[in-house]
Amino acid sequence: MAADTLSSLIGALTGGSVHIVDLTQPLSEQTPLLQLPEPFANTPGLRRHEISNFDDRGPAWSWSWLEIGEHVGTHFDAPNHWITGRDGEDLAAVPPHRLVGPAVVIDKSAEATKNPDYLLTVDEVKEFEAEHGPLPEGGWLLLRTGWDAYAADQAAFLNASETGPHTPGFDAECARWLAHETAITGVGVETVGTDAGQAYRFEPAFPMHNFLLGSGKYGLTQLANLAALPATGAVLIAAPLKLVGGTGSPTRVLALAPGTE
Ligand code: 23J
Ligand code: MN
Repeated sequence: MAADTLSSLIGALTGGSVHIVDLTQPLSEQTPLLQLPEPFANTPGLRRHEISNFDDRGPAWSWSWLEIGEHVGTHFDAPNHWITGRDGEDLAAVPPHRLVGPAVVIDKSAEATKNPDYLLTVDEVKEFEAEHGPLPEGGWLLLRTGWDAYAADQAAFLNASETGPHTPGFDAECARWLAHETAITGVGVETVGTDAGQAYRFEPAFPMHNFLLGSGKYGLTQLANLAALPATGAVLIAAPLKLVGGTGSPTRVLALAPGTE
């Protein structure tokens, strides 16, 4: 039975009725970085240090070592990233079955284009559920906002003014409800973090981090290509580093989605 399922999946991948969507932004020295307000410390981005480049240090090989924050680019937030989840899982403790699961996409790109401070509410998630069925148990809620279009431009991506960053997200009640009253594995967004730009002012501050990670759920950020996914029916695969004690890591995120065939 399982062998049949896998063999029909292989057939679907070969035949094009299922295709692989890369939900990952390119990672480089130009990848936009979160900017927390004073007095908080900020993360460094990617730096590459050459070990050898087909030269005296290694005539037939090129390689480098990396310097990078855990929370840079398309990345995974583990429960131990936040004080509410400090005794929860680190990256190495995340069970692999939780890294593969169904994904639903709530598309609020029109709303977020009109209002960069747009926040998803519980009522809007319930409207989505009325149309598409309940949020998937053991799966991901992905919020499409169109913010992936700005991911190559730090200023546009953070959209900061004197009043701080203005990027869309979830209101505090929605964060609490998703964490405590749904069976999802986690939430994925196109923005620099799972919390809205103004969420440092919310009560509690950074409610997505506070509630989601505090309840043992996960975050995925800076996703790409959500527009290529159906509202329901995709399968998401997230592959963060199995970093012992890690609170987050740059992650390759892929989806299996209906193809054109
Ligand atoms: C630390 C403090 C606040 C935030 C974040 C990190 C992130 O967005 C993150 O990457 O986890 S909002
Ligand atoms: Mn993070």
